[in-house]
Amino acid sequence: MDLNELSLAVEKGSAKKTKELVIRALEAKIRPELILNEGMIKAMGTVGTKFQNNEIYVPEMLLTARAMAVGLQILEPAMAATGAKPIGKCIIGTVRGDLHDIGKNLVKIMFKGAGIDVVDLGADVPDTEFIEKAEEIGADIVCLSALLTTTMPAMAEVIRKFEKAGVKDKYVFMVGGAPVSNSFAKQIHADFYTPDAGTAVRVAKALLMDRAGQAS
Ligand code: B1M
Repeated sequence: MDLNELSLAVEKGSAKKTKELVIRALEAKIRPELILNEGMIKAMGTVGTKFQNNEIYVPEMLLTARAMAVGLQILEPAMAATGAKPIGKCIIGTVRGDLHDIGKNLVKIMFKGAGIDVVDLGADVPDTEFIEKAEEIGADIVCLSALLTTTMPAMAEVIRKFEKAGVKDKYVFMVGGAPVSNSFAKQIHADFYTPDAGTAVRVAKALLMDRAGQAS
């Protein structure tokens, strides 16, 4: 099966075709990671470039996002956990003012797949909700996502609020999203910046295993 066909369906924002092609790709035993990267995420890059060049507008981007969400729903069970005992707890959300949630959802799916319990706060999350939920569930990791340069300061503000409340050291802070960088993460006192969901899950897993080792 040609994954370019899937990529085109996502790019065109056809949820029906996307669903059909993801099912077909899974039936053809193509690895979910390949379906995701080559068939779906690739399309988001193309759409982003077209938007930047004024070839398409927000309504088209919304259709693409919807097709992506439908495809992800089908893929999620194939990427889900093995049923092993959870190795840790995490909360995740896209920061205040930012509605982009596809990357955040991918991180969530991969964390779940690695046996990490995840509470998803959604997108456009008020700063204080991160503290409230982290304290409520006794999270190990707080993950923040931002896709807009204009919402990166909200990431800093969330961490500042944990510091002000005197609870920052209880959690590991991981940040990500296209405009975020390692130096920005350092600047805002986050513990880790990871460029993609695969790296994020590797880092989270390693540190949770490390903690478990130290505790025993
Ligand atoms: Co928007 N948008 N958008 N958009 N959008 C971008 C981000 C943009 C780069 C497009 C462009 O101009 N080329 C641009 C931002 C420019 C900037 O700030 N530098 C932009 C803009 C300008 C806007 C609006 C302002 C447009 C407008 O209204 N005029 C507006 C803002 C709305 C708001 O948020 N307040 C807007 C709106 C939208 C839609 C709602 C239409 C839609 C989002 C729908 C949704 O998410 N439900 C949308 C989309 C789809 C995009 C693009 C095309 C695709 C984003 C995406 O899903 N990428 C995007 C262009 C692009 O990215 N090329 C664009 C795929 C996704 C898998 O990647 O999210 O980067 P990403 O996640 C990766 C990593 O970054 C990382 O892992 C993920 C998987 O590997 N990661 C983490 C992400 N979060 C992490 C957290 C972690 C770790 C890793 O924690 C541990």
